[in-house]
Amino acid sequence: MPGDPTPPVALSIAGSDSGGGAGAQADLKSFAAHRVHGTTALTAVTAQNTAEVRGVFPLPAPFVRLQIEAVLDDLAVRSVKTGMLATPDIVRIVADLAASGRLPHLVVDPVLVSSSGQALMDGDGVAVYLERLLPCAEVATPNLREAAALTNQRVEDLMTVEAMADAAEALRRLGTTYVVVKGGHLTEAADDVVAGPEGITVLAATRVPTGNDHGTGCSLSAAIAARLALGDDVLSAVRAAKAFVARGLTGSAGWRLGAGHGPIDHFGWSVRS
Ligand code: PXL
Repeated sequence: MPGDPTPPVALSIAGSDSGGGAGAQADLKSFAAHRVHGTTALTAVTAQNTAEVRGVFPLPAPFVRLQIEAVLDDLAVRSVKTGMLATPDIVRIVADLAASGRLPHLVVDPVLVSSSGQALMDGDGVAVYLERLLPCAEVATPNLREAAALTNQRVEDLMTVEAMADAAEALRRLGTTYVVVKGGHLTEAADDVVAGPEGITVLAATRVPTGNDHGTGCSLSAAIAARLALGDDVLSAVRAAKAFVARGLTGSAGWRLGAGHGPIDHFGWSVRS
């Protein structure tokens, strides 16, 4: 409609999922669902579908920087999320830009491995996240496996809210303002634990029974970035993003897109009016 306000802009630095369920594709849908204009800097192209990852082709780190700078030099980016960064060199490049203050409201989803078990980060990625990128993040959103890898623990030892809170606090000491440890994938409940300047907040949730859960982590961190671009404070953004993903999971539970793990319903298509 003429006269509608210009939407805010968010940037996703992430990999492409050819199946359309995760990665940059999930991020763009999550931004759009929030009426936020999405921009992207692709870090890698993956050949995958709902059932398997067949190949990962990382892009050269300087070309990732070129994409990020092309976006930042022209559009008024209000928030940034990172997903799969693919190589330690790309993590370093993103960390350098963040350290120089160019990535506002930075949400880091420290993607290390796909839910199907495929490695999505090469080499010493964990060390570079810990030393360089997480200290610059406003929000980090590790799942239980990533929280275990980043705090050098066994995932079996992270299955209680108390252990998740300790891991979140340990990661916060690196300099990240808010750490959200996501229980969804492995625990019976789908409780998330947030550590922030005001202490620990537990976001309780019931698990949505569905196999269509591909890209939930990508969608959550993108929805947090979208809410930050719209002006939310971090805790409100995380709560709203969690509700958004839960609605998406409920909406797509009956979908049959491919033989494996399908996407969530980002746009509320399954909601009857
Ligand atoms: O969900 C993690 C993830 C992120 N980015 C890309 C992916 C995946 C998982 O498969 O493919 C491109």
